[in-house]
Amino acid sequence: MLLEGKRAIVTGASRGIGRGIALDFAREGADVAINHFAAADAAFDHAAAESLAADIRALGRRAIVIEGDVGKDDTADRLIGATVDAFGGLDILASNAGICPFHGFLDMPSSLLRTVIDVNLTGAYLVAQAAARQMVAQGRGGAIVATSSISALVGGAMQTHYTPTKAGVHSLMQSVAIALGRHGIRCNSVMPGAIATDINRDDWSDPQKRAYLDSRIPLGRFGTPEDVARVVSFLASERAPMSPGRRCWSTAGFS
Ligand code: NAD
Ligand code: RM4
Repeated sequence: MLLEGKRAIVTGASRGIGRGIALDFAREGADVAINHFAAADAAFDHAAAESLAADIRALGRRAIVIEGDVGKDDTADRLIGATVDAFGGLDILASNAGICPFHGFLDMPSSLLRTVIDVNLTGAYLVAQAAARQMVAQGRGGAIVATSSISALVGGAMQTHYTPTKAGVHSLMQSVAIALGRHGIRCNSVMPGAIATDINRDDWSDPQKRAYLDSRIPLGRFGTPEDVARVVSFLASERAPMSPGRRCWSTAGFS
Protein backbone atom coordinates (compact mmCIF):
# COMPACT_ATOMS: atom_id res chain seq x y z
CA MET A 1 0.00 0.00 0.00
CA LEU A 2 1.25 3.46 -0.95
CA LEU A 3 -0.21 5.44 1.95
CA GLU A 4 -0.27 3.07 4.92
CA GLY A 5 -0.82 4.91 8.21
CA LYS A 6 -1.10 8.34 6.55
CA ARG A 7 -3.76 10.85 7.58
CA ALA A 8 -5.39 12.74 4.71
CA ILE A 9 -7.92 15.47 3.96
CA VAL A 10 -9.78 15.53 0.63
CA THR A 11 -11.81 18.66 -0.13
CA GLY A 12 -14.84 18.32 -2.39
CA ALA A 13 -14.90 14.59 -1.65
CA SER A 14 -18.60 13.70 -1.51
CA ARG A 15 -18.86 13.09 -5.27
CA GLY A 16 -16.89 12.88 -8.51
CA ILE A 17 -13.11 13.11 -8.58
CA GLY A 18 -12.80 13.87 -4.85
CA ARG A 19 -14.76 10.75 -3.96
CA GLY A 20 -12.45 8.73 -6.22
CA ILE A 21 -9.38 10.22 -4.52
CA ALA A 22 -10.76 9.58 -1.01
CA LEU A 23 -11.54 5.94 -1.82
CA ASP A 24 -8.16 5.35 -3.44
CA PHE A 25 -6.40 6.93 -0.44
CA ALA A 26 -8.29 4.52 1.84
CA ARG A 27 -7.49 1.52 -0.38
CA GLU A 28 -3.83 2.58 -0.15
CA GLY A 29 -4.03 2.59 3.67
CA ALA A 30 -4.85 6.20 4.65
CA ASP A 31 -7.45 7.57 7.07
CA VAL A 32 -9.54 10.22 5.32
CA ALA A 33 -11.32 13.42 6.35
CA ILE A 34 -14.06 14.13 3.81
CA ASN A 35 -14.92 17.77 3.14
CA HIS A 36 -17.91 18.76 1.01
CA PHE A 37 -20.41 21.59 0.41
CA ALA A 38 -23.41 22.07 -1.85
CA ALA A 39 -25.79 24.83 -0.74
CA ALA A 40 -28.33 24.00 -3.45
CA ASP A 41 -28.47 20.29 -2.60
CA ALA A 42 -27.17 20.06 0.95
CA ALA A 43 -29.07 16.94 2.10
CA PHE A 44 -28.16 14.90 -1.01
CA ASP A 45 -24.53 15.99 -0.82
CA HIS A 46 -24.31 15.19 2.90
CA ALA A 47 -25.81 11.73 2.35
CA ALA A 48 -23.21 11.11 -0.39
CA ALA A 49 -20.41 12.12 2.01
CA GLU A 50 -21.75 9.85 4.77
CA SER A 51 -22.03 6.89 2.39
CA LEU A 52 -18.41 7.48 1.29
CA ALA A 53 -17.36 7.51 4.97
CA ALA A 54 -19.12 4.14 5.41
CA ASP A 55 -17.28 2.75 2.36
CA ILE A 56 -13.93 3.92 3.78
CA ARG A 57 -14.67 2.39 7.21
CA ALA A 58 -15.59 -0.87 5.46
CA LEU A 59 -12.04 -0.85 4.05
CA GLY A 60 -10.76 -0.76 7.64
CA ARG A 61 -9.71 2.89 7.67
CA ARG A 62 -10.97 5.83 9.77
CA ALA A 63 -13.20 8.46 8.15
CA ILE A 64 -14.83 11.71 9.27
CA VAL A 65 -17.12 14.10 7.41
CA ILE A 66 -16.68 17.88 7.66
CA GLU A 67 -19.20 19.98 5.79
CA GLY A 68 -17.99 23.47 4.90
CA ASP A 69 -17.53 25.94 2.05
CA VAL A 70 -13.77 26.15 1.40
CA GLY A 71 -14.31 29.69 0.09
CA LYS A 72 -15.26 30.91 3.60
CA ASP A 73 -12.51 32.21 5.88
CA ASP A 74 -13.16 29.90 8.85
CA THR A 75 -13.51 26.58 6.99
CA ALA A 76 -9.81 25.75 6.55
CA ASP A 77 -8.92 25.95 10.25
CA ARG A 78 -12.06 24.01 11.20
CA LEU A 79 -11.18 21.31 8.66
CA ILE A 80 -7.61 20.89 9.84
CA GLY A 81 -8.64 21.10 13.55
CA ALA A 82 -11.28 18.37 13.21
CA THR A 83 -8.84 16.13 11.30
CA VAL A 84 -6.10 16.49 13.91
CA ASP A 85 -8.63 15.85 16.71
CA ALA A 86 -9.84 12.67 14.99
CA PHE A 87 -6.62 11.24 13.56
CA GLY A 88 -3.85 12.85 15.66
CA GLY A 89 -2.20 14.68 12.74
CA LEU A 90 -2.19 15.42 9.03
CA ASP A 91 0.15 14.07 6.34
CA ILE A 92 -1.67 14.65 3.03
CA LEU A 93 -3.99 17.28 1.58
CA ALA A 94 -5.86 16.69 -1.68
CA SER A 95 -7.22 20.15 -2.48
CA ASN A 96 -9.92 19.24 -4.95
CA ALA A 97 -13.13 21.23 -4.25
CA GLY A 98 -14.25 23.19 -7.29
CA ILE A 99 -17.26 24.48 -9.18
CA CYS A 100 -17.90 25.38 -12.81
CA PRO A 101 -21.35 26.90 -13.39
CA PHE A 102 -21.03 27.26 -17.17
CA HIS A 103 -21.81 30.82 -18.35
CA GLY A 104 -21.02 33.09 -21.32
CA PHE A 105 -18.43 35.85 -21.04
CA LEU A 106 -20.21 39.02 -22.22
CA ASP A 107 -23.02 38.69 -19.70
CA MET A 108 -21.05 37.13 -16.83
CA PRO A 109 -22.42 38.50 -13.53
CA SER A 110 -19.62 39.76 -11.28
CA SER A 111 -21.21 37.90 -8.35
CA LEU A 112 -20.79 34.55 -10.17
CA LEU A 113 -17.20 35.42 -11.11
CA ARG A 114 -16.40 36.21 -7.46
CA THR A 115 -18.05 33.02 -6.17
CA VAL A 116 -16.02 30.81 -8.54
CA ILE A 117 -12.77 32.57 -7.59
CA ASP A 118 -13.65 32.30 -3.86
CA VAL A 119 -14.28 28.56 -4.00
CA ASN A 120 -11.72 27.40 -6.57
CA LEU A 121 -8.74 29.66 -5.91
CA THR A 122 -9.11 31.41 -2.55
CA GLY A 123 -10.43 28.17 -1.06
CA ALA A 124 -7.46 26.18 -2.40
CA TYR A 125 -5.08 28.83 -1.02
CA LEU A 126 -6.59 28.97 2.48
CA VAL A 127 -6.84 25.18 2.88
CA ALA A 128 -3.27 24.65 1.60
CA GLN A 129 -2.01 27.33 3.99
CA ALA A 130 -3.79 25.86 7.04
CA ALA A 131 -2.68 22.32 6.14
CA ALA A 132 0.92 23.46 5.63
CA ARG A 133 0.96 25.20 9.02
CA GLN A 134 -0.05 21.92 10.65
CA MET A 135 2.51 19.88 8.66
CA VAL A 136 5.31 22.34 9.49
CA ALA A 137 4.38 22.21 13.20
CA GLN A 138 4.51 18.40 13.12
CA GLY A 139 7.99 18.53 11.53
CA ARG A 140 7.63 15.35 9.46
CA GLY A 141 6.95 16.80 6.01
CA GLY A 142 3.87 15.99 3.98
CA ALA A 143 2.27 16.22 0.55
CA ILE A 144 -0.25 18.57 -1.04
CA VAL A 145 -1.88 17.68 -4.37
CA ALA A 146 -4.32 20.12 -5.96
CA THR A 147 -6.81 19.44 -8.74
CA SER A 148 -6.15 21.96 -11.51
CA SER A 149 -7.44 21.21 -15.05
CA ILE A 150 -6.34 20.93 -18.64
CA SER A 151 -8.70 23.89 -19.09
CA ALA A 152 -6.03 26.01 -17.38
CA LEU A 153 -3.94 25.54 -20.53
CA VAL A 154 -6.56 25.60 -23.29
CA GLY A 155 -9.38 27.86 -22.00
CA GLY A 156 -13.11 27.58 -22.68
CA ALA A 157 -15.72 30.07 -23.93
CA MET A 158 -18.22 29.12 -21.22
CA GLN A 159 -15.50 28.85 -18.57
CA THR A 160 -13.92 32.33 -18.54
CA HIS A 161 -14.56 32.56 -14.78
CA TYR A 162 -13.25 29.02 -14.18
CA THR A 163 -10.12 28.49 -16.28
CA PRO A 164 -8.16 31.36 -14.63
CA THR A 165 -8.82 29.77 -11.23
CA LYS A 166 -7.44 26.44 -12.49
CA ALA A 167 -4.32 28.19 -13.88
CA GLY A 168 -4.09 29.88 -10.48
CA VAL A 169 -4.29 26.55 -8.63
CA HIS A 170 -1.42 25.19 -10.72
CA SER A 171 0.65 28.33 -10.11
CA LEU A 172 -0.19 28.16 -6.39
CA MET A 173 1.27 24.66 -6.19
CA GLN A 174 4.43 25.80 -8.00
CA SER A 175 4.91 28.64 -5.49
CA VAL A 176 4.09 26.69 -2.33
CA ALA A 177 6.37 23.86 -3.50
CA ILE A 178 9.19 26.41 -3.36
CA ALA A 179 8.00 27.92 -0.06
CA LEU A 180 7.56 24.53 1.64
CA GLY A 181 10.36 22.42 0.15
CA ARG A 182 12.64 23.20 3.08
CA HIS A 183 10.03 21.60 5.36
CA GLY A 184 9.92 18.39 3.31
CA ILE A 185 6.42 19.18 2.03
CA ARG A 186 5.93 18.28 -1.66
CA CYS A 187 3.29 20.15 -3.66
CA ASN A 188 1.87 19.24 -7.08
CA SER A 189 -1.16 19.79 -9.23
CA VAL A 190 -2.91 17.35 -11.52
CA MET A 191 -4.50 18.61 -14.73
CA PRO A 192 -7.30 16.21 -15.66
CA GLY A 193 -8.97 16.25 -19.07
CA ALA A 194 -12.69 15.53 -19.34
CA ILE A 195 -13.86 13.30 -16.47
CA ALA A 196 -17.54 12.29 -16.36
CA THR A 197 -18.96 13.74 -13.10
CA ASP A 198 -21.87 15.93 -11.99
CA ILE A 199 -19.92 19.09 -12.91
CA ASN A 200 -20.27 18.36 -16.66
CA ARG A 201 -23.31 16.05 -16.64
CA ASP A 202 -25.03 18.18 -19.32
CA ASP A 203 -22.18 17.31 -21.73
CA TRP A 204 -21.90 13.58 -21.21
CA SER A 205 -25.58 12.76 -20.59
CA ASP A 206 -26.58 14.05 -24.04
CA PRO A 207 -25.70 11.18 -26.44
CA GLN A 208 -24.87 13.43 -29.40
CA LYS A 209 -22.61 15.74 -27.41
CA ARG A 210 -21.05 12.73 -25.74
CA ALA A 211 -20.20 11.07 -29.05
CA TYR A 212 -18.60 14.31 -30.30
CA LEU A 213 -16.57 14.75 -27.11
CA ASP A 214 -15.46 11.11 -27.01
CA SER A 215 -14.28 11.44 -30.62
CA ARG A 216 -12.04 14.39 -29.67
CA ILE A 217 -10.26 12.42 -26.93
CA PRO A 218 -7.31 10.36 -28.24
CA LEU A 219 -8.18 7.38 -26.02
CA GLY A 220 -11.78 7.61 -27.24
CA ARG A 221 -13.42 7.96 -23.85
CA PHE A 222 -13.99 10.35 -20.97
CA GLY A 223 -11.71 9.80 -18.00
CA THR A 224 -13.01 8.42 -14.71
CA PRO A 225 -12.45 9.66 -11.15
CA GLU A 226 -10.30 6.54 -10.59
CA ASP A 227 -7.99 7.55 -13.47
CA VAL A 228 -7.23 10.80 -11.63
CA ALA A 229 -7.19 9.23 -8.16
CA ARG A 230 -4.36 6.82 -8.98
CA VAL A 231 -2.14 9.71 -10.05
CA VAL A 232 -3.01 11.70 -6.92
CA SER A 233 -2.24 8.72 -4.66
CA PHE A 234 1.13 8.31 -6.36
CA LEU A 235 2.00 12.00 -5.98
CA ALA A 236 0.90 11.92 -2.31
CA SER A 237 3.12 8.92 -1.61
CA GLU A 238 6.77 8.38 -0.83
CA ARG A 239 7.10 6.85 -4.30
CA ALA A 240 7.12 10.42 -5.58
CA PRO A 241 9.90 11.73 -3.33
CA MET A 242 11.23 14.34 -5.77
CA SER A 243 8.11 15.78 -7.38
CA PRO A 244 7.93 19.41 -6.37
CA GLY A 245 5.34 21.39 -8.25
CA ARG A 246 6.53 21.12 -11.84
CA ARG A 247 4.71 18.05 -13.07
CA CYS A 248 1.48 18.21 -15.07
CA TRP A 249 -0.57 15.09 -15.62
CA SER A 250 -3.40 14.87 -18.07
CA THR A 251 -5.46 11.74 -17.59
CA ALA A 252 -7.80 11.80 -20.55
CA GLY A 253 -5.52 13.21 -23.22
CA PHE A 254 -7.65 16.11 -24.41
CA SER A 255 -6.69 17.98 -27.58
P1 NAD B 1 -18.39 17.35 -8.81
O1 NAD B 1 -19.40 18.41 -9.04
O2 NAD B 1 -18.71 15.94 -9.16
O3 NAD B 1 -17.95 17.37 -7.27
C1 NAD B 1 -17.67 18.58 -6.64
C2 NAD B 1 -17.33 18.33 -5.20
O4 NAD B 1 -16.94 19.58 -4.63
C3 NAD B 1 -18.51 17.84 -4.36
O5 NAD B 1 -18.02 16.91 -3.42
C4 NAD B 1 -18.99 19.09 -3.63
O6 NAD B 1 -19.54 18.81 -2.35
C5 NAD B 1 -17.69 19.86 -3.48
N1 NAD B 1 -17.84 21.30 -3.37
C6 NAD B 1 -18.48 22.14 -4.22
N2 NAD B 1 -18.39 23.41 -3.76
C7 NAD B 1 -17.68 23.35 -2.59
C8 NAD B 1 -17.26 24.31 -1.66
N3 NAD B 1 -17.57 25.61 -1.79
N4 NAD B 1 -16.55 23.90 -0.56
C9 NAD B 1 -16.24 22.58 -0.40
N5 NAD B 1 -16.62 21.62 -1.27
C10 NAD B 1 -17.33 22.01 -2.35
O7 NAD B 1 -17.09 17.85 -9.59
P2 NAD B 1 -15.76 17.10 -10.06
O8 NAD B 1 -15.81 16.98 -11.52
O9 NAD B 1 -15.49 15.92 -9.23
O10 NAD B 1 -14.69 18.24 -9.75
C11 NAD B 1 -13.72 18.12 -8.72
C12 NAD B 1 -12.54 18.98 -9.09
O11 NAD B 1 -11.99 18.50 -10.31
C13 NAD B 1 -12.88 20.45 -9.34
O12 NAD B 1 -11.86 21.26 -8.76
C14 NAD B 1 -12.86 20.58 -10.85
O13 NAD B 1 -12.49 21.88 -11.24
C15 NAD B 1 -11.78 19.59 -11.20
N6 NAD B 1 -11.79 19.09 -12.56
C16 NAD B 1 -12.87 18.40 -13.05
C17 NAD B 1 -12.84 17.90 -14.35
C18 NAD B 1 -13.97 17.13 -14.95
O14 NAD B 1 -13.99 16.96 -16.19
N7 NAD B 1 -14.94 16.65 -14.15
C19 NAD B 1 -11.69 18.09 -15.13
C20 NAD B 1 -10.63 18.80 -14.61
C21 NAD B 1 -10.69 19.27 -13.32
C1 RM4 C 1 -12.79 20.75 -16.34
C2 RM4 C 1 -12.57 20.39 -17.78
C3 RM4 C 1 -13.72 19.55 -18.21
C4 RM4 C 1 -15.03 20.25 -17.86
C5 RM4 C 1 -15.03 20.64 -16.41
C6 RM4 C 1 -16.27 21.39 -16.00
O1 RM4 C 1 -11.76 21.46 -15.82
O2 RM4 C 1 -12.51 21.53 -18.57
O3 RM4 C 1 -13.66 19.27 -19.58
O4 RM4 C 1 -16.05 19.35 -18.10
O5 RM4 C 1 -13.95 21.45 -16.17
